[in-house]
Amino acid sequence: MSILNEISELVIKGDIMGTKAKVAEAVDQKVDATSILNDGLMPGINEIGERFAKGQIFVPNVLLSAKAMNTGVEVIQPLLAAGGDTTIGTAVVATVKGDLHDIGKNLVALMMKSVNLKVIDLGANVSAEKFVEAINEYHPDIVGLSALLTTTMNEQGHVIEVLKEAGVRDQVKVMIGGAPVTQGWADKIGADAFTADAAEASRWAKTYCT
Ligand code: B1M
Repeated sequence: MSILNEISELVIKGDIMGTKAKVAEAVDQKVDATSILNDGLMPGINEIGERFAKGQIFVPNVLLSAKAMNTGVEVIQPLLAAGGDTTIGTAVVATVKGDLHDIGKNLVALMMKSVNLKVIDLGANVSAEKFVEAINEYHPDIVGLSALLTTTMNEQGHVIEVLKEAGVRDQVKVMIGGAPVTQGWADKIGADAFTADAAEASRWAKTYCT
């Protein structure tokens, strides 16, 4: 079994320390960090999603695998985020209220840092009012809203409405993303951009800020 397959298996097992050690071993072997992410960690968490959808595993299993994934990402974070010294802009990112999924949002933050954006990560389960406060405090160029549930996608639209009511909508570009989110949804709620993954999010942000 290749080391990338071993990483996937460890994420599937929810083996937090094992994942951390195996990712470190892959880094020592000079396996490319992007490959560790896309071909090792991601297939593991995606498999967990499929097993969960089929009712083969339950939330505690998913939580352990999510922790394993996050721990693996932490190991490769310095390699993925190795940008230069000049900040090209600022982004505020968070997962919207009612939604605890933060792995994708963390990757978006990481990849944005890698193209030299200053990233203010507000975390998960973040209310619309917190976004308004963050805009007033940090004056970002971009506000990124992540949602992983079909129910919390609606909150992305609500955040945009609250930004309008607070008079700050025109100060920022709003980017949305997350597994159930589409360009059609972005158009419907009046977001400025939909991006499908963290790499695309960072490319869009870089193009906009430079
Ligand atoms: Co949950 N969960 N979960 N979960 N979970 C999903 C999303 C689900 C699809 C699983 C399934 O049924 N197959 C399903 C949603 C169904 C739906 O709404 N249609 C689901 C469910 C139902 C639930 C609960 C309701 C389960 C329950 O309690 N009965 C519950 C809800 C809790 C809540 O949020 N209120 C729940 C809980 C959890 C855990 C807490 C156990 C855990 C999250 C832990 C954590 O994040 N710290 C969890 C996990 C891990 C998942 C799956 C398995 C994996 C999600 C993930 O991290 N993927 C997921 C199944 C799946 O997606 N395959 C599932 C990897 C990540 C890198 O991908 O987040 O899509 P993703 O991010 C991508 C892109 O979407 C994009 O970039 C990333 C890749 O580069 N992207 C953006 C994301 N945000 C972006 C923002 C952008 C741009 C791009 O711009 C700002």
